Amino acid sequence: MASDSLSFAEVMSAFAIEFEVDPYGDGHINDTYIADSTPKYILQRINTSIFKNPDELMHNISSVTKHLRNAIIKKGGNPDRETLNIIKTTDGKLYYRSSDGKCYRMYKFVDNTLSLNLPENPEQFEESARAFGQFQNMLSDFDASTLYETIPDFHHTPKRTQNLINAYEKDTAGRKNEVKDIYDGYMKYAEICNSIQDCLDSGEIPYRVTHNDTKLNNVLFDKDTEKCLCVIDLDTVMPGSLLCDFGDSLRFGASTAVEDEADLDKVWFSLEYFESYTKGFIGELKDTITKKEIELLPLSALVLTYECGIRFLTDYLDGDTYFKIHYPDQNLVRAKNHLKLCQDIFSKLDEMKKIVEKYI
Ligand code: ADP
Ligand code: GN1
Ligand code: MG
Repeated sequence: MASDSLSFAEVMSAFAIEFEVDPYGDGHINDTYIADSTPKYILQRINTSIFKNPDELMHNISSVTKHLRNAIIKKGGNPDRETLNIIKTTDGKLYYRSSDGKCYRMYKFVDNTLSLNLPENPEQFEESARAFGQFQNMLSDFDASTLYETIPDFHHTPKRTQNLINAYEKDTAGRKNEVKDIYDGYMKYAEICNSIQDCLDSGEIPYRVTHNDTKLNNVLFDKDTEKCLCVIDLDTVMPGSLLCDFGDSLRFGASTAVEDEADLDKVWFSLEYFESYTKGFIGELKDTITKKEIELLPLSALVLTYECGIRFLTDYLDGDTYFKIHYPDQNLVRAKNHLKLCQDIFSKLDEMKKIVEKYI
């Protein structure tokens, strides 16, 4: 049972599900728990220092899941398992604010599924690409103007670079000297990594309703069929670039090692996995993806790996206030890991272009 179980009793009764909960999953942002009842439920304490307006956040998730539900029904799927289902509080609210001011939401637990931190084979990764591609397709007719921006400038890479520069100058946690080489290593890619934002700003590529956090453990695989069943973690569904969804999946899933692997000899960018993801993603989006977006697919893997890597480094410099850590220098380990990945991706961009050409 979770240690702060006293307050959980209050929270669970607000949803009329009076059952003990245990910590669950590997998310870096919210506190996730499972109620091992029949049926099971997911309870999440929303990270309100990141998602500052839970009303807007839950409005987005509610309207997006309603839309997805209709799209899933139309294609003959099971909406109770193929998208998130919010369980409202007994007084009809989308989340519960507890007496100590914390915000909790509840979802149906999608049972008999797997959430992976590395794909086990290329076919599995291709399958996740189809799932994120289909997710994008199902939201292509969603009215983007009804969505709130839950985290401002979430994938604005130039602003992320500026945040790193500021954190380095400020040196809140006194770690600046320790990270100098890593910082300099990242700065070599700063300019080239402005490309997605520059193209959005100039209108060369479109804004679409995108997921924005397409790591492999944000899609659930059906244990029986091994097919992707449900795209989860909808906190950052907002207008953005399809390239961010593509690149972020690769940063996480096309690496030969997990995100916090400290032995850099194990960290490489796999062209085989790049190919399988590209095949699945382009296969789903061939009717809508533009020429310019196709041209930028390889670079997007670099941009999103750079962007996430500098976010880890910024957080380390700030004293670990954003991403969950399980040991003191985990954010630094993640940042070193992603720098190694950036270097490898950069050296493989020409080969990646040739792979993309095979699928257009
Ligand atoms: P975070 O924003 O912290 O990443 P997530 O919403 O991704 O939180 O949830 C963390 C993990 O919990 C997921 O990676 C997944 O393994 C599991 N999870 C979340 N929601 C569900 C659900 N409805 N059914 C089954 N597992 C879930
Ligand atoms: C966070 O929430 P989670 O763990 O699925 C983060 C992503 C990062 C990722 C790095 C809202 O994803 O942007 O890419 O960690 N989510 C948010 O693993 O910041
Ligand atoms: Mg997640």
